[in-house]
Amino acid sequence: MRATLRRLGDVIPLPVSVRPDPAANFLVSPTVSVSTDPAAADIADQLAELLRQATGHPVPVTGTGGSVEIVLGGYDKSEAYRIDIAAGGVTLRAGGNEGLFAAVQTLRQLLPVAEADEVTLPGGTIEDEPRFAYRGTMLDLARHFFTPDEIKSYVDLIVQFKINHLHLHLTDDQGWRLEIPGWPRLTEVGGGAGTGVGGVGGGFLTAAEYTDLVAYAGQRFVTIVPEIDLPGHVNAAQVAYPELTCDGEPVSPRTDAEVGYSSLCANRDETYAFVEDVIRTVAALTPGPFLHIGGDEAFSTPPEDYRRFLARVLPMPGKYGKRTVGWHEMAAVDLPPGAVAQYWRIEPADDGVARAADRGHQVIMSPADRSYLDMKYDKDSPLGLDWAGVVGVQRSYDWDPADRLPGVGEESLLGVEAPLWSETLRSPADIQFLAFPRLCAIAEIGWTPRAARNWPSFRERLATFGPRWTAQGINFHRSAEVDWLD
Ligand code: IFG
Repeated sequence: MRATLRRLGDVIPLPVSVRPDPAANFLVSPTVSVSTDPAAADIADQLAELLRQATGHPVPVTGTGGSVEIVLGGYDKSEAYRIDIAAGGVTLRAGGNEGLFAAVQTLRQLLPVAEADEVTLPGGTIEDEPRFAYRGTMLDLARHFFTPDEIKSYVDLIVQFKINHLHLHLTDDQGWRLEIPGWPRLTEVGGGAGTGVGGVGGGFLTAAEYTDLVAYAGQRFVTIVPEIDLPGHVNAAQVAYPELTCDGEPVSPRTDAEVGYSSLCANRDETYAFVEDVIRTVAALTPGPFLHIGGDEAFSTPPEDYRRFLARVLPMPGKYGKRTVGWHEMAAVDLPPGAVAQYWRIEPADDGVARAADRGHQVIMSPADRSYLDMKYDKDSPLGLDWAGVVGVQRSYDWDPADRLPGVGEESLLGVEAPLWSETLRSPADIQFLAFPRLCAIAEIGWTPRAARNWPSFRERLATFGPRWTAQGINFHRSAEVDWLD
């Protein structure tokens, strides 16, 4: 079956510059080969494998003279790249492997996802680089645990759209999902069977599994951002260790979806010994620069205690070589150098975040009414919540993070992130349903120049991914807002 020729611009996120040259299409012949600078051998292998899957040809990787050439050099921005497609051959250029990886994600979107006869790449030149350095998604493992393989499968999907940070929500009221040496009951009890919403979705990551997951993501240029949610959202820890409550009385496990009822005790030293043990452990296991300490919905922490707790805890990630990240409520207090506030609410303004930005802190923009993937698409969605309203595909696309909060402009933005909370998730298929296609919208907001973005263009390009996702077995939502191709 002859593959339909993709248009050079049918790429998500939309590249900075797309210059088609229809006279320069490249027919992927049976003798196609990939040549590479030895320092980019891994990227060359990945590209050769994608070409084999698309064509069935052997696609050897050689040192020089391939019809597909991978060239290192000429670019200083880490994710910038250039692709030249001509009748005589294809060239991918970038300053390093991260940029080449981005180029491969673009090129794979121009190839068929299933083996086809007579595969042709559309002629022309693409030059590209991202708007924001931080383009993330979050997976809530606490409300419903997902296995390392299931998380890796999500990584494999998000990289196709140049998402480069995966925030893992590791702890909450229902469950504790990362083993902490010295505090075994956190996972023995907090990670046991049935410790998820609805009494299902238990489990946890061993330190070895977390280390392996971080490495897997890193090989794909995805930085893992671990979150230990404090001082609220701690019921699972307190079930495991009653000494973490203020009165030392045991608390009951919770598998409902309420929030805001638990709090660590800000005026007990045991609290800070526990928190520091956890932060030290997580920092040692995490090569990435960020450690997220939560800070959200501390409704059961008296304001004065919340401030006292943050004053002692916010500097802890820095003590272990990490930049503190936290939900934006933490901006009620002065933040340590390098701390990043993640805005998640739906209000038109936030004084704390504006003050933090004014003091030079960066912000990750995750407004729930635009970027929360666990919001229903519409009132009929079988999965998801609607406390921030329903969020259709166009609503997830038609906004800009630089306009979202007064006092938080382009220069204060580290980037964007699409959190996926798991209260209503039960399987990887559920992740895919809520994440696709709206994660693609957030990915384009994070990557594509603002002036180049528009909904008609995005929805037209998105429509071409329907057949690809169907062929890949991705359980995406066939939103009526998009004229999906068959
Ligand atoms: N808010 C809570 C989450 C989760 C979410 C579901 C944040 C930062 C509602 N906190 O979002 O724990 O329950 O949409």
